[in-house]
Amino acid sequence: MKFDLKITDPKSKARAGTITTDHGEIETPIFMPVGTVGTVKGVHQTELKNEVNPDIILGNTYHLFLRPGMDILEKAGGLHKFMNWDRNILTDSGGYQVYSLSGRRKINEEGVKFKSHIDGSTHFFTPENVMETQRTIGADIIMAFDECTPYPCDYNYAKRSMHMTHRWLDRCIKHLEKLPFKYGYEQTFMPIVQGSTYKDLRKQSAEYIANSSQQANAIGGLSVGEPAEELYAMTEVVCEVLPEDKPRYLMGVGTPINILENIALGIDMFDCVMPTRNARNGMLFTAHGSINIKNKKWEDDFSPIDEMGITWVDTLYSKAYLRHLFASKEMLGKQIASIHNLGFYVWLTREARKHILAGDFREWKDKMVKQMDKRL
Ligand code: PRF
Repeated sequence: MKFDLKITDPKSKARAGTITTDHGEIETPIFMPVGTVGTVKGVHQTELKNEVNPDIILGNTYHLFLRPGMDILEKAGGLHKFMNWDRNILTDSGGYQVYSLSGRRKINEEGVKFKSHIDGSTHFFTPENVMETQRTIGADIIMAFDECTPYPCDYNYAKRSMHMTHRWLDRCIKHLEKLPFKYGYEQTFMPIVQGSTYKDLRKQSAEYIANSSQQANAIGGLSVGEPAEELYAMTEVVCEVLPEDKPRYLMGVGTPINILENIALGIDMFDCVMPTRNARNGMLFTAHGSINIKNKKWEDDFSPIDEMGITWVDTLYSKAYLRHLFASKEMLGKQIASIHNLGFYVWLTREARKHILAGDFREWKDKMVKQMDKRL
């Protein structure tokens, strides 16, 4: 993997760059649609490619390990071939998904024992076997196995957990040295900063992660219920420590406003289920605020879903029609809303890049934050 940092905004810490992998270029800042089980929910690969047009999507080790399982993915020749996606893929390690199972998992120094959400069967993830699993899935970017601490989290737990995540990182790196790439292209490994909402721990963790000298770095443990100010404060502390010449990925963040504010603090990569999950509940993101399409006020509004027309669904369908689809519980409604929201998120990060390159990111960001902070 190669990262060319093209420009840093003089009035903020925003950056524009290009990551190059064996599956093509990723222009940063970037939003990566989430495709947990090898599908971005409700969106065909052709629509995803032609309309949403992301350079990279996400998959989840936890889900893919349980179903279809590693035998099938290995036989398929990896996830790219299995799902027919020839651009970049990143897989999360399972550190967060296992954390979300709260009642159904046990963490110790060796790893995490958990019960499958599908059939209740028991499994054990370790830093070592999660690296093997990610080799078999075959994403271009693979993540360290970490513990995502909850919010709030007491200081001593956060500190102990952070040190364990660091020891797990060392085990991931050591084990990866023994594991060749499986499908003829490279995989880039990303370590993850933890440390809850404590500045000293975040700084310490960022130093540890930076010293591991990997090609890119990630920040985890945020967007777990903390106020936005704490999220921004942690990003700021960590970005001061992480090297400038490597991509920075803020995991699981966030609202359109969170994304712009974190770009301003020096983040290059984002992912979040919000655009697709909220779409399935009838919530649309636009440059002028969010819309609950199920609201009665849209019943006879025949204006386009979004005048901006970022994706073709935006002008092909009216708000009244989309509201009708949701009222009738038709699956097309969820599909249309998912394409719209993903198109909007990817547009937002591309626009941010344009404004960073043009030198007016700060003014544009402030205007957009004000504009988007509304319910229509
Ligand atoms: N760790 C991992 N994946 C994640 C997170 C984390 O802390 C988060 C935090 N919001 C999202 N996804 N491995």
